[in-house]
Amino acid sequence: MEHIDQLIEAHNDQTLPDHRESFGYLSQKLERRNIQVSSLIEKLQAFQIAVPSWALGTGGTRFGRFSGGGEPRSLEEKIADVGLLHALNQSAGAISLHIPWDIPQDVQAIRSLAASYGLAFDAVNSNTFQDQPDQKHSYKFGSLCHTDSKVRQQAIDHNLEVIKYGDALGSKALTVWLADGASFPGQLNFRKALQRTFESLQEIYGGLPEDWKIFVEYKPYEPNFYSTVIQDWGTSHLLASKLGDKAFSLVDLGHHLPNTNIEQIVATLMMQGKLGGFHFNDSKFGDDDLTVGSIKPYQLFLIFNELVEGMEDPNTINPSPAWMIDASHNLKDPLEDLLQSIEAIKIAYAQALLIDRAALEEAREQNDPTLAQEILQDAYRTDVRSLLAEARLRSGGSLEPINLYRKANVRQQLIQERGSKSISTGL
Ligand code: RM4
Ligand code: MN
Ligand code: MN
Repeated sequence: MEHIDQLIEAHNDQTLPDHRESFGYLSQKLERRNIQVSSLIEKLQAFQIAVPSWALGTGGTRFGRFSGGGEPRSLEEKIADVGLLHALNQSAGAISLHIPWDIPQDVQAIRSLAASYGLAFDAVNSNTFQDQPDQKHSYKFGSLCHTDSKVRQQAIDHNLEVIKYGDALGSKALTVWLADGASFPGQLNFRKALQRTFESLQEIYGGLPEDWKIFVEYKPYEPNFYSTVIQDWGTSHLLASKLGDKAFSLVDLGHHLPNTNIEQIVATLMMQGKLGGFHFNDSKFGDDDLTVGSIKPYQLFLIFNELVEGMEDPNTINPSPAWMIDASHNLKDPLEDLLQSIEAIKIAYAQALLIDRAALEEAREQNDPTLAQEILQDAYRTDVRSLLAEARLRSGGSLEPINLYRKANVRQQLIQERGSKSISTGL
């Protein structure tokens, strides 16, 4: 998409009158409430979300995969796709690589390609949940928790290698998600498995460069269905605390049992200074990996309420978390899906920024749940889309990214370039 900037400009010219009207209305309303619109917009402009390299193709389920065509065939093409997203919404300024799905061959070339689109490399992800063709030992019965030290060593070495790739690209964090666990009662000694996992993680931790972090992800089930070694935030927090200052928990929205109060987990982890990163997606049942905000937008808003509370607290001890999307499903055009995801995340963020925190605290002090709910929902029910559009406009992005993406026939062009059968690496 060589002419993307011109396309954006021309399309913005057409859609500007409508935008001006809705933005004018909202900003006047907010100014009347003494909310500084310009500082809101600056926060929205600064908020960048990393796209995982595995979300650029159509995801599969265990029943099949239906490629929509034009999927990226290489890391270079994946970077080009994220570059396009970033040009459109000015909010996808980073990419999160999965190794070995996306091993950079020529690191310097990849680095400068990403830089040419204004992209940085966020956390790198290791993969010890699948066996690779040239691999000596199998992860069938676990990786970092395995009973056999040779398997554990292989998994440790893989993570150390991922750190090397990430370091060369300018990443500053490693995310570890383990499939380790058991599908049958009695299969695994829980205490030994957790102890072995901790010791393996210690080895990996020892290989982190000075200014790096390690994110420990948790998940209650799947692919193991009886137990998972790092099953919940408590276990992740325990490991991160024992490992040291560079270790943090990572919250993936899909990795909770139904009705778990995720916003409370966020608050607790931030209180401890241990919330390292986020994986955004949405779900009805479990790790569905649907578009964030498509099923439970109110939950997303409540999570952002806690995030903003934590981030805006001048005494916070939590470093700024890494924001990453972790979604991929088999129906939508992946690029449209990612545009929707980023929009949904930023809507929730903007709404959370609108909450009248002083009034909310006062309602809490007065034990007034009715008023507290009114205050929260007043922010939640504000249509902030024109604020986001204005932030995009000021950063050089598109007022209506999905609309323009469709008008410009991007997918058809990608199919022409890459073919209708191209399938990108991922699940
Ligand atoms: C897992 C987990 C990881 C992701 C893999 C592909 O369920 O969410 O973060 O990298 O899927
Ligand atoms: Mn995840
Ligand atoms: Mn997941």
